[in-house]
Amino acid sequence: MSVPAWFTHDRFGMFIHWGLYSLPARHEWVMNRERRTVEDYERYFARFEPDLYDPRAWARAAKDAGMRYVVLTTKHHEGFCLWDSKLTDYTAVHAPIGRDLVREFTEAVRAEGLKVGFYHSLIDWHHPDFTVDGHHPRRDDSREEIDRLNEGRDMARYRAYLHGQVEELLTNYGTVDYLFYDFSYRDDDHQDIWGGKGADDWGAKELLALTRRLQPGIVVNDRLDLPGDFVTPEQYQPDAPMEIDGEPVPWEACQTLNGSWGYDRDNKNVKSVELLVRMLIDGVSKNGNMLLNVGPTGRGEFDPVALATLEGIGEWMRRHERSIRGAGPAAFTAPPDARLTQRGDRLYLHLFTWPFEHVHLAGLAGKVAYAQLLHDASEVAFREIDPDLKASLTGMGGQPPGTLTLTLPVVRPDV
Ligand code: FHN
Repeated sequence: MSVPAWFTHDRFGMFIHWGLYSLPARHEWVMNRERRTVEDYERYFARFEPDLYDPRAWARAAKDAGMRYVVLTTKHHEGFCLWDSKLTDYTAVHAPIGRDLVREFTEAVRAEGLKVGFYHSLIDWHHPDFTVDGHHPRRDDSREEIDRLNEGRDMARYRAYLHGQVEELLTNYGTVDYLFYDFSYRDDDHQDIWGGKGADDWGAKELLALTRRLQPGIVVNDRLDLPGDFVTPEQYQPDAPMEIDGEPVPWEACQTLNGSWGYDRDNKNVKSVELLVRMLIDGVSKNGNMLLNVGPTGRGEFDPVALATLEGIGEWMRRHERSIRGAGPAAFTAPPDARLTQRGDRLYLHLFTWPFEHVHLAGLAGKVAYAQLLHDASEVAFREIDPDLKASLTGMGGQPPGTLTLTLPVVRPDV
């Protein structure tokens, strides 16, 4: 697996889940969880008019938070297309908003100097040829009803639709830097209906070849049920740098603010800025990225809680981005409840339990030239790192959210 240099350099991106599900504002699987019929769910299509959509504001919020790539759902499992697809009328252009939302998104993201990413669902609960299977909103219907619904459905026709829409997206919107396919699965529940061949049914190999032919520099994830360019742990933090068959692999943890990818109005289970900063640091210390999700509202805005969280992360990044962007795992072992990231000959010590922590850095003794407190850039007056940093750091000024980062210019480590 390999990725372009920008991917491992930039480390931090924004995921955006936006679609008709943003109107009921309960979860992006609402069509499925509430077992909605296509006809019933289409009432959201008839009302989709995000009058406050301002993708430039989205891109600025991402950039100010320290993110350098932005990934938008072009189509989620509900089947609604945010771009001007010629293969269906179930698009934003035919909804009351009447605009190509993906085109405006790509223009705004590039205008802010950020990389453009698309998310694209392999699953489509709206398309008439997509099989009613074990994941489908109609899965609880009687066997007779499922069989009736599946009469005439042709997965080969859906595969052509899927590939055709990917061709539209990778042809008509300029350079696309990143693609998050989501997600291939084998359906044992209705093997006879769907064929249950997983990637073969999607034409995954042809789809990946089409992707790389149309966008040669693109970075593609691992959810086509084929090896991709990077691994995608979801809503957890790996406990070590990720490997496949003993080989290190690029990885990106995709994370939500509150457990829901789509805007979930009543969900107050929002992660703190401190926790999100630690997750970002933790990932970089293990050679990983973080793709942090925002679910815009049905009117096209980031809600106030999401904005405040992004601003808090941005405040930390304004002081400490040197320990994240262009940084990676350190050549030293971090003390407990701390993380180390390294960028060139700079070592960054992130104290996760400050000030409840005696930080024993004996392992660094003799390897550090001097220490500078990055938080306020003051010179911390010790030349030799003392094994117990706490003594040196007691009484430091106001603390950043939960972590303290020092720059420890590193004498060539004995490695
Ligand atoms: O089913 C989707 C889900 O809605 C969301 O898009 C996540 C994001 O990684 N992917 C799938 C679940 O793994």
